[in-house]
Amino acid sequence: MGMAWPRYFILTVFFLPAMVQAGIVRHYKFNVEMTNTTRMCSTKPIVTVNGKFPGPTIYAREDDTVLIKVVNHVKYNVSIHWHGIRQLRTGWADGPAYITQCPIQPGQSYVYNFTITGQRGTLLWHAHILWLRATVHGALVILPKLGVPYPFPKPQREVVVVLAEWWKSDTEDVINEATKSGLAPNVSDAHTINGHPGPTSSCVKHGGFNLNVEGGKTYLLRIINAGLNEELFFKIAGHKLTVVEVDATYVKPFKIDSIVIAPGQTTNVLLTTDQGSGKYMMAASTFMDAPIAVDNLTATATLHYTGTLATSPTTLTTPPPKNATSIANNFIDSLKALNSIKYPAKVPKNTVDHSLLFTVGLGINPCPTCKAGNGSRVVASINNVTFVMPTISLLQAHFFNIKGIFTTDFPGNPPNVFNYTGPGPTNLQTTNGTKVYRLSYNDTVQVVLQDTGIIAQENHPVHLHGFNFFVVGKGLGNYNSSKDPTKFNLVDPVERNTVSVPSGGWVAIRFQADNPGVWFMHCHLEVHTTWGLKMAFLVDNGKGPNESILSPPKDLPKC
Ligand SMILES: *[C@@H]1O[C@H](CO)[C@@H](O)[C@H](O)[C@H]1NC(C)=O
Ligand SMILES: *[C@@H]1O[C@H](CO)[C@@H](O)[C@H](O)[C@H]1NC(C)=O
Ligand SMILES: *[C@@H]1O[C@H](CO)[C@@H](O)[C@H](O)[C@H]1NC(C)=O
Ligand SMILES: *[C@@H]1O[C@H](CO)[C@@H](O)[C@H](O)[C@H]1NC(C)=O
Ligand SMILES: *[C@@H]1O[C@H](CO)[C@@H](O)[C@H](O)[C@H]1NC(C)=O
Ligand SMILES: *[C@@H]1O[C@H](CO)[C@@H](O)[C@H](O)[C@H]1NC(C)=O
Ligand SMILES: *[C@@H]1O[C@H](CO)[C@@H](O)[C@H](O)[C@H]1NC(C)=O
Ligand SMILES: *[C@@H]1O[C@H](CO)[C@@H](O)[C@H](O)[C@H]1NC(C)=O
Ligand SMILES: *[C@@H]1O[C@H](CO)[C@@H](O)[C@H](O)[C@H]1NC(C)=O
Ligand SMILES: *[C@@H]1O[C@H](CO)[C@@H](O)[C@H](O)[C@H]1NC(C)=O
Ligand SMILES: *[C@@H]1O[C@H](CO)[C@@H](O)[C@H](O)[C@H]1NC(C)=O
Ligand SMILES: *[C@@H]1O[C@H](CO)[C@@H](O)[C@H](O)[C@H]1NC(C)=O
Ligand SMILES: [Cu+2]
Repeated sequence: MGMAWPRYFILTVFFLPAMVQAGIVRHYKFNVEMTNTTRMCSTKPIVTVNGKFPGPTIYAREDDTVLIKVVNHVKYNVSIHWHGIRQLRTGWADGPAYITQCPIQPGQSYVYNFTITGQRGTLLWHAHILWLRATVHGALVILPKLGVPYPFPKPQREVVVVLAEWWKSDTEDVINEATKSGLAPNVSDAHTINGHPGPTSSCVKHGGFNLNVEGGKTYLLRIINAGLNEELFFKIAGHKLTVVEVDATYVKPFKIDSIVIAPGQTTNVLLTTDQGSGKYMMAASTFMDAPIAVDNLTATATLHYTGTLATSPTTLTTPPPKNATSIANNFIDSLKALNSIKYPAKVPKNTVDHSLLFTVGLGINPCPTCKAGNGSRVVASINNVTFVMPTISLLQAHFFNIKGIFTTDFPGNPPNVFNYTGPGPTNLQTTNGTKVYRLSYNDTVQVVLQDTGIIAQENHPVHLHGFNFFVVGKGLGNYNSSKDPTKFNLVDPVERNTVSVPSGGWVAIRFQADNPGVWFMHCHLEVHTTWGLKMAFLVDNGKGPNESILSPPKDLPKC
């Protein structure tokens, strides 16, 4: 032929990619400051971002770079985690104190700098040090790229719904008191919906959050559990919820009465206002199917159709009982990845390079000063290792090759085999350690998280930083490595960043270690994190050009 390619063809082939809209840079400023606030009819100072509870919502689009300057105006050390953001090669911006950074000390500031790649949906940000997360949290909304629609009907309006817990006392006093005694900390005094408990017996005059809607429309609710210690049911009187996304990954839509949402998880639902008019109660209440003390107050809010008189009665709803495991499972078992051509579920299917079994649960260690605990304290562990926080961050120790901060001998299997979900061994002690599990770049990892019955079986929502994982299997009792994998779903398992290990059972997750760095994995019940239910994966750099950790920013806090 010998003919030159027409100019438009060259343009299309070689220049179109550069013309696709790249992300923009979004700037935020977070002032961490004390703010007086009234919730349960009493005023108390709390730590907030920009004076708000819940804190400000961060909006960005897929491919955007987000720069958040965090300025610490309080007496506590502070760090902030962008929960669920992959942080590809930018572990310095992940946020957990002493894991990826030293804390931002009083009077200091730090600019978190990350680019959102391959993600869209609802996530959250929260403090990742002490118990500051109780009041230092907010929504992180990632819109699809400009011009890219949702894989569901476009909603009339989007509404962020942040669920949380409220203590009348200062939450640092609550955890310090527990650490001193060796016993469990006090449970919260109320739950909140967008910062408000709704009317309670101790504060009847508080009206609660009001969501005004028009009849005959569809709304997208971006629901977040930002609470510290309790999984929650959420429901709305007279309305079904159509679930379309969890943890910023699309799912096959399904309709349900009640969702369950663990701390650190998010759920997007479509709400169709098909009732014409009226006022309807929204309710958030605890899910706990173990004999453990919980806050049993239901937070309430109101769905208010326009044109409905303020004086007209509200249609009430009864939340599921706290031990309603079957209602929780009905929701959890309905979650399947959307797995469409545009959003395929890239489940690691073939060779698993690391097949790990991690027991998660409690233990008891000696504590001579713990008077209330009779010389003992409750602890928690993964594979019997109670994680001890280092004095400088693991990522800094790794990157700058500082020896003596951590060891790489985190056990891939329980050090002792026992009937995990049985009453447990007679010796309830654990081992202390700052141990990581080391992975090569892009290894395929399977982790079976196995609950133990030591002290009590309990549901643990486990969160992995730096990755999404696929939830390929789940069961009750002890995981059986010859029988259970045959039932794994490797086609359309839900993809998330936080998964509940069922009380007295196990859950199997898979991920591709394609993000170099040090990545925290821990129970997202803050009480269990404090007790030591945490560990980290160290992922080595790969050999390719974009497979290494970037250099740390100049303002990275020092210890
Ligand atoms: C909060 O209120 C208390 C008592 O009214 C007052 O002393 C304090 O200065 C206030 N703090 C802030 C941060 O506004
Ligand atoms: C943010 O990080 C990118 C590298 O990922 C760098 O090019 C950019 O200069 C950084 N921005 C700021 C304001 O530090
Ligand atoms: C925890 O609860 C106990 C019993 O109600 C109470 O005496 C104590 O003051 C509470 N602690 C805090 C820090 O609120
Ligand atoms: C809720 O908890 C409180 C305090 O633990 C207890 O006194 C009360 O009986 C509980 N209420 C219900 C309905 O279980
Ligand atoms: C839940 O608790 C209630 C009240 O304590 C009890 O009657 C019921 O049997 C429990 N249900 C389940 C499924 O354990
Ligand atoms: C401590 O010992 C006393 C006296 O034997 C007992 O009443 C109490 O329940 C014990 N406390 C704990 C937390 O074991
Ligand atoms: C384990 O670590 C904790 C601090 O996290 C410390 O208080 C305790 O004494 C340690 N126990 C042992 C046996 O080293
Ligand atoms: C493990 O303990 C549970 C609860 O006590 C019991 O039902 C089960 O039979 C035990 N399993 C084995 C293999 O001993
Ligand atoms: C955990 O470690 C402690 C201390 O080494 C040991 O005594 C205990 O038997 C171990 N428990 C289990 C379940 O492995
Ligand atoms: C990681 O491994 C998977 C599965 O083996 C492969 O499909 C993928 O291309 C690899 N990614 C990189 C960045 O090497
Ligand atoms: C695991 O399952 C296999 C196949 O069903 C069975 O033969 C074996 O006894 C089970 N192992 C345990 C420890 O229950
Ligand atoms: C804050 O962090 C620094 C660095 O790790 C540490 O030296 C200091 O003791 C911490 N301050 C408080 C109040 O914990
Ligand atoms: Cu837990």
